[in-house]
Amino acid sequence: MIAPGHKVTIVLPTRNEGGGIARVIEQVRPWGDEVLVVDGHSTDDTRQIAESAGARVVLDGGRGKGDGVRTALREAAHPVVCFFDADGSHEPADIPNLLAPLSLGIADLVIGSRATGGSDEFRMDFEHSFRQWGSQFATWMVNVRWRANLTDILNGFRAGFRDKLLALHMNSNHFDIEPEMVMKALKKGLRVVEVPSHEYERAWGKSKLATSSSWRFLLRLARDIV
Ligand SMILES: Nc1nc2c(ncn2[C@@H]2O[C@H](COP(=O)(O)OP(=O)(O)OP(=O)(O)O)[C@@H](O)[C@H]2O)c(=O)[nH]1
Ligand SMILES: [Mg+2]
Repeated sequence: MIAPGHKVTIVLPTRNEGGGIARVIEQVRPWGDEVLVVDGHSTDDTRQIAESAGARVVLDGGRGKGDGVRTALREAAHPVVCFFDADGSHEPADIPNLLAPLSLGIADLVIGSRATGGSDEFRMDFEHSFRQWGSQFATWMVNVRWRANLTDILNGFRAGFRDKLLALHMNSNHFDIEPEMVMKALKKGLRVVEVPSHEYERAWGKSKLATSSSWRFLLRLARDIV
């Protein structure tokens, strides 16, 4: 799908996304050779719907999204993996833009940037401003530490080579897997590239990212930057 010998697994991490998972599977299918749903023990009918829609479904260890990402890297059938949130917040037509730098051989990890692609989630209430500020702070710290020029290290919409990501030996169980992946990739000298990607508001269901868990991101920054 991406370049000769480089087939693509599209990973949809899910926890209670029954409201729209079938639609997301249909939207991403044209861009990958396998659609892998990694489910965090949903209590709704996400797994049944995903299987009926033709995706391969595996369960993560039940510890959080980071666990889901690591499970997906172990389970993916193909050498390129593209992570795509299952809540309708990403643009499927952006997938080929994320895959292009990999197939051109100019990147090892490609992240969709909401800073350059825009986000409908940008709102001025406390919770969204806090998340926005935290994301910018984390990105700034990483740029200073590794002399990088990134704009959005927290977006879950990203693609990379499975073996190179497995070799990072990530251990985050929660949403701090996103900055951990970027920091460990930069530390190892992998080429991390961004492409603009627009973020829509979650189209159904509830957010699983609690603002109260921000301490995990701080701890992760402290651990991997120092
Ligand atoms: N496998 C797995 N996936 C999860 C887990 N928790 C969340 N997810 C999925 O990870 C993706 C991102 O989670 P969200 O809750 O949308 O987090 P977010 O995008 O920061 O929050 P919103 O802005 O409210 O959408 C979604 O597709 C979730 O269903 C988990 O424990 N395991
Ligand atoms: Mg979301």
